[in-house]
Amino acid sequence: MNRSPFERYYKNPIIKRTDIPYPCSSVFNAAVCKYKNEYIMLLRIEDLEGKSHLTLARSLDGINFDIDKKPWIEPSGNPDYEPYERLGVEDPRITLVDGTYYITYTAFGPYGVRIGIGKTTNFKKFERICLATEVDNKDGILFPEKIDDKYVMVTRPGGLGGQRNDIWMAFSPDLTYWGKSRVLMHHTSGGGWSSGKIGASTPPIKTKKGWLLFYHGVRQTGSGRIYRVGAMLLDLEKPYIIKGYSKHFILGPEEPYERIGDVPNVVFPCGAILEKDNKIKIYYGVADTAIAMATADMEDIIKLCLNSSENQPAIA
Ligand code: M1P
Repeated sequence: MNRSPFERYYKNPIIKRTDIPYPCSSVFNAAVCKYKNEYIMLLRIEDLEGKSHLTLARSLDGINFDIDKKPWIEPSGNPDYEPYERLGVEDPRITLVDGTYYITYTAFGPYGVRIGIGKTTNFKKFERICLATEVDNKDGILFPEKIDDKYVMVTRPGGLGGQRNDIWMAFSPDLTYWGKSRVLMHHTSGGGWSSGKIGASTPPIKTKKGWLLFYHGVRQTGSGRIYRVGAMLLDLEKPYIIKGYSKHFILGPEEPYERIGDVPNVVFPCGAILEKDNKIKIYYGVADTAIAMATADMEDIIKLCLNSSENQPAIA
């Protein structure tokens, strides 16, 4: 019996290392958005030294992507950023806010991980805005609208020394200064499947019932970690209120390409597109080795969120 509302694309994975037009170690965890009549994908590519950069790819159908021949965003040489990005830029997300595409990414350096924010209007010129947090913080994703005149971002602080982690939310008047931070969801909320840690996965999608946010949850097992995906629905006006969330994971490693790779048993979405027919395409890294795509009906996921739990407290 199918335990997931998602249907995997039959020719997954849609992008593999051998599709990249220059030598690299692996490709995974890609952001996706629509720009003009194209799907834009921002791939995390790990080079042969083990350092990640971000490369653009374009597609008319959301499946077949033309991948650029060179990186678009590399670790910065600017002294304000260089010490914090020296080991790579990772796990991008793209959010369209008021006509500008904001790119959040994990800046990885010798001090740890920080959330970087930059912007583009044309996917040619990329401009960094700031490193929005101190270490140790990642999985930063912006909401597509300001709420109460503030930018809203989900974050994932913590993690040093194998610490368990939760999803937080922060607010900013200008994308640079962030505050009023609060916990959105505790890692034990989802039950055993996410008991190791959780982090937001894809930019929130606005629906009539609330903001739909996919997140990843990690279970620590005797033979390593398993990364799976859950969904939560947030109040439209008070996004720090969880209206409901899937009590069980809704996508988990099952296929060989999700089970076997550099890091086994990982499904890690960074992009989701809501299509006109209310189907959601989710793009996810598999086993830190390739990129896959799956589709689900938005209403099915909303039902899973609202039927299994209502008005859950943010902290279990
Ligand atoms: O290897 C699995 C994932 O591990 C990290 O994610 P997190 O810090 O949320 O556990 C990241 O390196 C991610 O890119 C990777 O897919």
